[in-house]
Amino acid sequence: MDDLRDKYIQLIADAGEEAALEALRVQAVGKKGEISLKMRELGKMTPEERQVMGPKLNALKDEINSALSARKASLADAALEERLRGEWLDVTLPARGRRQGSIHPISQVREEVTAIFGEMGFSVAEGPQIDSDWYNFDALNIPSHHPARAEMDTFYMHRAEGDNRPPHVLRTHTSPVQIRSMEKQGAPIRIIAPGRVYRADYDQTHTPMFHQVEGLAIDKDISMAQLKWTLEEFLRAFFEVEGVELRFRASHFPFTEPSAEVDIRCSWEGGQLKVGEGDDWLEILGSGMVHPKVLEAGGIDPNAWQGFAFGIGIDRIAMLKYGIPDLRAFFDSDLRWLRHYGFGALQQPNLHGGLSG
Ligand code: 2NL
Repeated sequence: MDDLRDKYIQLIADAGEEAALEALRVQAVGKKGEISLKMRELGKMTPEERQVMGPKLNALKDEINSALSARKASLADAALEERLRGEWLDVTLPARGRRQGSIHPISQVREEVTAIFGEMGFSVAEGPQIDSDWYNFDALNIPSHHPARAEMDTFYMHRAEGDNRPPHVLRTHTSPVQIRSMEKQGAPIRIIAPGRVYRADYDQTHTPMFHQVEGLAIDKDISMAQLKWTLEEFLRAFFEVEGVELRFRASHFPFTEPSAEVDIRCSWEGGQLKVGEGDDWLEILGSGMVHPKVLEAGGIDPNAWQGFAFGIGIDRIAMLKYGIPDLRAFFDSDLRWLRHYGFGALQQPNLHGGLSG
C-alpha cells in the first residue's frame, strides 16, 4: 500500500502537463485503475480484513485525487506566470511622439483672400479643372492664334484618333468658372473664383500647377473707381498695412478693356519686403473692365451691364506676404523652410491642431 502511494505521489509530482496528469488519474483511480482494482478485492476479504483495508484504500484514493488537483492547479499557475512574462509591458516608457498636421500656406492664403472678399459681398464660385477650349479661351476673347493658346503653355487632353469631341484643356486660369457663373446666374454678379490652374512652365517663379483667384463684379454702373477701391481694401487687409498705395499701369488683356496692371508701393531691405513704404513698386495683379465680347459670351447684354475683373496669383501673394523665395518650395519640399521663414500659421497653437513638432 505504501509503495503504491509513494509511486503515484512521485509520478504526479513529476508530471509536466495536464495530459500526463489525466493519464495518471486513469491509471490509478479510473474504473480499471490500480486502486479501483484493489477496492474490488475487498469483497473477497474477511470482515476483519475489510475493516482495516477499506478505510485505508479510501484514504489513499482521496490522497491521490487531491495530489492530482493540486498538481493541476500548480501547472495552470506556472502557465499563467509564463504568459504574463511574455506579455510584460513597461508602462513607464515615454509615449510615442504624435505627428501633427498643419494647414498648407496656400490653403491658409486662399482662406484669407476668401474671407476678405466675403466681407465685401463676394461669394465663391468653383468649376471644373478640365474644361473645353471654348470656356478657357474663346469665351475670353482669346483667339486661336494667341500665344497663350500655343501647345507649349497649355496642357491639352489627349484625344484618340477619331474622337471628335471639342478639345479640352487643363484650365490655364479660373476665368472659365466665371463664364459659367455668368451663364448660370446672369447679372448682377459679385464672385471670386479661387482654384488650381495649369500652365506648361517651370522655373524659380513658375510651377506647372499653381493657384489663382479671379474676381468679377457685374452691375448696371460698375466703374474702374470701384475696381480701385475694392483692390485697395483687399490689399490693405491682406498685407495688414494701413497705408497701401496702388499704381495702375495701362496694360492689355484680351478679356478686359481697358486693362490695368496693379503695383503696390514697397521697399526691399536686405531681401525683406515691406509693403506700403519705400520707393519700389511691386506688380501684384492684373485687372480691367470686362470686355463686351466676354459679357456676350457669358450671355450678359453688354449694353445693359458692365463690370470689372481681376486676377491674382495666390502662390505669388503668399510668397510676398510670408517671404518665400522660390515658388517650387510650396510643392516639393517639407515645412522646415516655413518655420525658418516664420510662417504665421505655424505659430498659432489653436489653428488646425497647432504647433507641430
Ligand atoms: C493676371 C491677369 C486677369 C481677368 C484676369 C477676367 C475674367 C473674366 C472676364 C474678364 Cl470672366 N477678366 N479675368 C481680368 C484681368 C486680368 O488676370 O495677370 N493675373 C495674375
